[in-house]
Amino acid sequence: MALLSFERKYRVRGGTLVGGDLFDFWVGPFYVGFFGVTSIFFSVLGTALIVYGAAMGPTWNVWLISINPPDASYGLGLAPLKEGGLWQVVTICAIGAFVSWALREVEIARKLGIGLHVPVAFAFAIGAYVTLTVIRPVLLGAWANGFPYGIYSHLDWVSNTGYQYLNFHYNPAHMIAVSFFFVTCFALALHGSLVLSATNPGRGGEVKSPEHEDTFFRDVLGYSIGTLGIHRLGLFLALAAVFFSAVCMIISGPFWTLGWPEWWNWWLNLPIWGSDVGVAP
Ligand code: 07D
Ligand code: 07D
Repeated sequence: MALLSFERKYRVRGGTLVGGDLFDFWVGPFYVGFFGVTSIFFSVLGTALIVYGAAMGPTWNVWLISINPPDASYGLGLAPLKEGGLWQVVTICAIGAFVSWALREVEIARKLGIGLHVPVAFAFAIGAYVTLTVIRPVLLGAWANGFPYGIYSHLDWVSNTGYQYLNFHYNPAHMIAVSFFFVTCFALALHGSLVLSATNPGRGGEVKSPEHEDTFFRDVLGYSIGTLGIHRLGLFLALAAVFFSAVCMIISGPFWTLGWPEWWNWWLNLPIWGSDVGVAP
């Protein structure tokens, strides 16, 4: 079926969350919808404000441009534009754009009658961003704790924030998140290579079925999770990685203010050691 003919088949009216038929149309291949309009609005405004912030100096070097959050003295109040207020408006625009994009995905999924897995997955990424720029700063009492919007400056923030806790690798939720990121790559590598091995046999070769794929893993490991299962597993692993990332940051500061290595003292305080081992309770 030619691309445009199947597009015609699936371009159905309805499924919108707000606005009824108002923005229920396509521009070329793109669905517009109410949330398409708000996505464009927030992203154009946010980008324009970043360019405005860059124009205020001190540099046009794209690696070094940075829109910084306000000083801690502003607490959770509004700051003047040039002193972090710009960061506050850009943050509102970013959240507006990300949430609009997710809701546009919801509308498209509803039109197609498919599940909401994609917007739910994106919501986890938005959740991580909101954790870093809103929830954690609010819990800590100052917008100053948000990360700056700049390519290198946000790396400096990650490093500085990490070293505030001496060795961030000792954060148990960071450990779980990192492990989930690693296993997500592992699972995708296995899945991608397995599918290619069966369906891309080379010129003249016969394309094999999912049964070959299942049999490969049953022969290797005694078990195959199956064609649908691998996608459930993949989605779970990826979302768990982002979820535990958000957890590792929520607990850093609001719930644990010492170095993360010290958190592990509970291990030495377990009642299974003799009195000459460990630290006093
Ligand atoms: C491949 C999907 C495509 C997305 C891309 C990103 C922009 C920003 C901004 C010109 C995987 C598009 C980039 C729109 C342009 C200006 C001013 C996703 C893919 C190609 N980071 N981060 C990067 C963001 C945070 C960290 C690169 C965004 C947290 C580390 C890019 C956010 C922490 C490293 C970037 C965000 C953190 C990076 C590549 C938001 C913890 C790197 C990103 C909105 C999560 C790497 C120079 C990538 C790098 C990198 C964007 C947040 C840590 C500029 C939009 C505060 C340690 N980050 N980041 O491929 O090379 O993502 O940095 O939260 O080493 Mg970051
Ligand atoms: C926040 C991005 C959201 C993106 C959105 C979409 C656009 C549009 C347009 C492309 C969460 C944006 C879209 C702008 C683009 C177009 C067209 C994703 C977000 C909404 N760490 N660490 C993590 C590792 C160390 C520290 C997470 C590893 C050090 C801090 C992950 C190592 C110290 C923070 C992770 C390591 C340290 C983290 C990041 C190794 C520094 C965080 C993934 C091997 C000295 C951050 C919630 C993530 C976090 C985070 C991995 C080392 C500090 C688990 C592998 C020891 C301060 N680290 N880390 O969260 O948890 O993505 O954020 O050493 O804040 Mg770490």
